[in-house]
Amino acid sequence: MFESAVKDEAALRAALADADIAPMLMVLAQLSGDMDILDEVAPHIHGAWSFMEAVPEDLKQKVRDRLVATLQDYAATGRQPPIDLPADTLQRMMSAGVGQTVPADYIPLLVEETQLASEDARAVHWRRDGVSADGFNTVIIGAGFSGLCSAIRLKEMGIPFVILEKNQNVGGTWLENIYPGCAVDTPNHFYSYSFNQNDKWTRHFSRRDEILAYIGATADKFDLRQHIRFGVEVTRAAFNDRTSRWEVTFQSADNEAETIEANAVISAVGQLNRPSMPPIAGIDRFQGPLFHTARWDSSVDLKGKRVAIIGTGASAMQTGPSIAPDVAKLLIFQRTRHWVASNPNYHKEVSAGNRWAIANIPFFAKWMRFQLFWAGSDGFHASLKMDPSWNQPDISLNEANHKMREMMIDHIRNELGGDEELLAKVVPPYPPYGKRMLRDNHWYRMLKRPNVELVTDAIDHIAEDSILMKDGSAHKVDVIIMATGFQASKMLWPMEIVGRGGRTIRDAWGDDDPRAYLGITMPGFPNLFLTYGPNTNLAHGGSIIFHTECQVRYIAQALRDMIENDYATLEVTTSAHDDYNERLDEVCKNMVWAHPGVTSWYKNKHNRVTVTSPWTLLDYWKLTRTYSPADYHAERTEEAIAAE
Ligand code: N01
Repeated sequence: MFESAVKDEAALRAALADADIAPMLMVLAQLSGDMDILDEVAPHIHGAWSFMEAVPEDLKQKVRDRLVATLQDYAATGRQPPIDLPADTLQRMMSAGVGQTVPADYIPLLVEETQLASEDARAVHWRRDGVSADGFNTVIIGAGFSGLCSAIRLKEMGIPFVILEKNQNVGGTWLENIYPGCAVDTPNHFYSYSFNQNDKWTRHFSRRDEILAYIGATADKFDLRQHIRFGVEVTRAAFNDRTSRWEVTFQSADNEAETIEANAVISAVGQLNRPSMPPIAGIDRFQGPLFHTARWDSSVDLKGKRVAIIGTGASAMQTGPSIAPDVAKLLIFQRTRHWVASNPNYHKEVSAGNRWAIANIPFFAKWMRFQLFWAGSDGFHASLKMDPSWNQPDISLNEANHKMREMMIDHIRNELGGDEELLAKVVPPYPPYGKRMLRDNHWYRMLKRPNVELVTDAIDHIAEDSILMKDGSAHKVDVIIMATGFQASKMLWPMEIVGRGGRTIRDAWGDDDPRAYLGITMPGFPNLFLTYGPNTNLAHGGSIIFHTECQVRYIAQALRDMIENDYATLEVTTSAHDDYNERLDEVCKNMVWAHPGVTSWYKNKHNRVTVTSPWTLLDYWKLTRTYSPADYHAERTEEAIAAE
């Protein structure tokens, strides 16, 4: 385990000279038990991001020297490293590593997320020997991050499944989005499966191709492709009351409809996959290329063209600065303003020393994951609650939220070089975090380019070669890029999902009012499980893959209950579902997403927050950690009843 770290001392020392100090310190504390050095360094660490430390060089060198000696000692003696550290030791280490107190109730979650004590802490195991899942067929819809995660768990448990995937490859959103600059804005050493950590990320926030390659490599590693039918789009799934099975209908590439039966269905279709094309008058009259960011037309050469981007969300944030240098003119049509935060690591490559340490030093990657989890997890959650006594309720929620606002304005002002006129056009009038937070991809620098213009008037209509504004002005353009987002609230659409008694999901949810217990199960739809369902999007921090892993563990436990007990159906009770949603709505009401000054796709047309989770990561982890049979109504199979 320690050989590769110590076989070349010069390489080890070179890597340590360049690698981040906090994970290094934590490896040292874990392996040596030396808490004094931890206490010595801790006061110089002021936050979880790697750039938030000011550890003096001589102290860093002390850590490096001790770590070299410790690793060499482990390699020489063959000692086993301690992995079951007491909770109070872990808390002390973690708190030192991020420069703030990590509350005790986070420790089990963090041990699990980092895989510190086990290589797959979220795996679900049978409760007794000899259970066979043969004949229990499961359909997973979608081969993106959630679908593959579901498949991996089911495969481990020996539960038969097939994945139906409309595309010709795995990857979901990361396959479909190919717009220039497409990248993740959650750090990759955390935005990746906990059970399949990648020691090769080249960037802290990787580009689309690298993420897609990781997803593909995961599918290969777990040998999942043989279970996937590519190029088939599920159009309908109907629960048969008589057989207690789902009949899943899909359209194959040659347009043939086929139906297969399943005991259970797991939807892993995501929330952000059906582009939203706004009904702007005249949109069909435009004579040039017009396409959505998620349906990027690579055949269109933007060089030297007058290009319009409609929308200023996360997709525009990445597309705009990526194409601005090439086009003759870039016109950005901003309807409402978005908050944008900067992160010094956003454009950085992972340094050679960090990459070496991640690949060769045991536990380094785990502690780095911990650090990143902490950096972007629940830290801001409390500050996203409206304080009824706050005296500036239109623009912020409370003191912490207001500070955040001021910090971001400082950043924007700085980037705009003091251009107060432009500043006034881009600073949102509502509190930070109200809409999805964006990471600055040199957006403001782009706005300062001579060939870029920010248009803030309202669009009236589109004509053959131009976009016409309500104030009567017109902008001639060659190409229009719709960065207008997705139909997030219309979940599961356009699939027709038919539950008990022929009641459809649209009967239950209407067009845009989805609800589910824990975002996973709905009464009237037995044996149907959702990943990334209602109110599971993350808007305060975290990684959606963490949420997926929580959901998939829960679903795997529910399937285990069905199989071990010969249940034909498992259906969440109406009371569990309704109580949960009442609680959820109550919490949402006071969170920033429901702020009256905010319009966003987090809410439906009745102003109800349908997409975003109001819980902390810790809350949701606790809620989903253990599936509770008491929340479900189960019916046994006829065979099981007959055998009694
Ligand atoms: O879409 P959006 P997105 N006229 O809905 C505007 C994920 N993602 O594709 O705010 C004029 O956020 C609309 O204006 P307004 C991520 O979860 C992640 O950018 O509604 N404008 C808004 O500005 C993200 O949140 C990454 O007033 C119109 C924009 O279009 C989600 O996908 C990268 C309009 C839509 O913004 C969606 O992001 C990309 C109209 N009629 C995406 N209609 C990562 O970094 C809409 N707009 C991981």
